[in-house]
Amino acid sequence: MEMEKDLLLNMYRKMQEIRIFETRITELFAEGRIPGFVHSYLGEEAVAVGTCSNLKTTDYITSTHRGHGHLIAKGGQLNEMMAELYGKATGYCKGKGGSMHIADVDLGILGANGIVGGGFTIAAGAGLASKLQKKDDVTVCFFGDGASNQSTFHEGINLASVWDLPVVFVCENNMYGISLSQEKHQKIKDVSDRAVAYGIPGVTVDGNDVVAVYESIKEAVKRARSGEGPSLIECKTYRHRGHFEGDPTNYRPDEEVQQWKAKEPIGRFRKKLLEMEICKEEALNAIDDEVTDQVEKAIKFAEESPDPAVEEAVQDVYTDMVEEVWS
Ligand SMILES: Cc1ncc(C[n+]2csc(CCOP(=O)(O)OP(=O)(O)O)c2C)c(N)n1
Ligand SMILES: [Mg+2]
Repeated sequence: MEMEKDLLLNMYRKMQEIRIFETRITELFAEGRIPGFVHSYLGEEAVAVGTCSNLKTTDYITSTHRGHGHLIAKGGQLNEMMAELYGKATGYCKGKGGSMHIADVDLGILGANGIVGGGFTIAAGAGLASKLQKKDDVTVCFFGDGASNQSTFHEGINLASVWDLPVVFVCENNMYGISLSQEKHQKIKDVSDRAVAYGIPGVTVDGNDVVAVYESIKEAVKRARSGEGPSLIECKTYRHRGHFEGDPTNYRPDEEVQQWKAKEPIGRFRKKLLEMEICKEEALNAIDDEVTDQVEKAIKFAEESPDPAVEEAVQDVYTDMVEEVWS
């Protein structure tokens, strides 16, 4: 592992930010303090962090319904994210979007998305914009194994490939689309096999190994930035929680869940950092404490923030009928 110490420790910190943020979200949701729907990213942290550690602020990402990890990895602020999940006026979408609509264009976050497969064509569009503007920005499109069966998968990747657009398509294959296992929703084992149909590189990596993800995305980003076109990287991973918070999750065998939990990304990476003598255990514990504190502050920020004003309901809405509806 010939990577710089700072980069490695930053990847550890980012994964813990996601882990601790998401763990608290599951608790707060169960307590009824967070409204709406929540799809937890717990267990998949290495994919977002290994990927986004290759990106600069002006690069773009498109996210999914399971987006908190992507947003944090791309630089999303915990206070604004937490406030949005609480539906508060200080949130990223002024409390009107919630978990599945968080965006921050200044950070290149083109949005979480409740539409499965909604990101492919947005990513191709962002890639086309960068190419036409002669910018060297890259767009990463995160999507799930289930989304790889949507028609937009074909449309987005085909256009990106035929026009050599600077896009990296990152499949988070967590082996399930809701309760349907991958073997029941597609005949192939590796989603990356589908890259052949578009004449682009297709690679499968261990999505619970943050360094492996980082290295393979690095190649794909380099290729995209230098004008050679898109790649399809499949990261095999597993979600620790149900599809959504509240899902009884009675469709996954216990042994399968246990096997994957034994391979979870943060414990593995922590062990590796210590074995390689990158740092002492105290340094990692200090990061854990700092992140815990940061998350608790975000919760306090959200809880103390005001609800959106009633008039806000008709602001930022694309219709000229607002006055009529409002009166
Ligand atoms: C167009 C569309 N069809 C169906 C749904 C309902 N739905 C929400 S999540 C999901 C499964 C997505 O599976 P996958 O892409 O593997 O993502 P994961 O939840 O595993 O991260 C479905 C079918 C939706 N939100 N949008
Ligand atoms: Mg899935």
